[in-house]
Amino acid sequence: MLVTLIFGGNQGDRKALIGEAITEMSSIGKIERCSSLYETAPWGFESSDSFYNQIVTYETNLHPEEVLDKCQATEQKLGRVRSGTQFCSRTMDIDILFCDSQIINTPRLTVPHPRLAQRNFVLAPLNEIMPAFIHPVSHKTIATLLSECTDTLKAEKKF
Ligand code: PH2
Ligand code: MG
Ligand code: MG
Repeated sequence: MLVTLIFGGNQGDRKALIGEAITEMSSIGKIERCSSLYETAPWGFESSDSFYNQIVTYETNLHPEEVLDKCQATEQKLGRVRSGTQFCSRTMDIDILFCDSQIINTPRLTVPHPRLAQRNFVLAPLNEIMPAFIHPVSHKTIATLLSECTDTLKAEKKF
């Protein structure tokens, strides 16, 4: 299975933390593609601390819920404190965007990520590495979703 993950954080040494997280997650399998690192404005909440976001695809033999376990363990290892608030500052968030073209709805996991089409910070790096990928629910390509997205928040290629 090809799993697409987005890494993000707006606290601490953002660039180093994303690098560590990408390396730590390579225990699930081989890295296939990697976007640039983007500096992005906080979506859904107010903060003066901008995020860094990066998208990586891995080829893995694990089940999606096992990938989620590894994402959560890595967030914890890198100092994530869960506050109970949905959108807040954090050192590391690792979200599953896609698992091949599977549609998953379990108590723990919704794939594709339900808000990805509303967010420049997801669509800009996705469009860099997989513009022709077809979203399995909307059946639109990433390039189309980006062109239709009304999000005006900054998502700027940084490194
Ligand atoms: N993650 C969120 C909420 N808002 N904004 C940016 N720019 N980047 C994120 O990764 C992000 C966010 C919830 O996980
Ligand atoms: Mg998230
Ligand atoms: Mg998350």
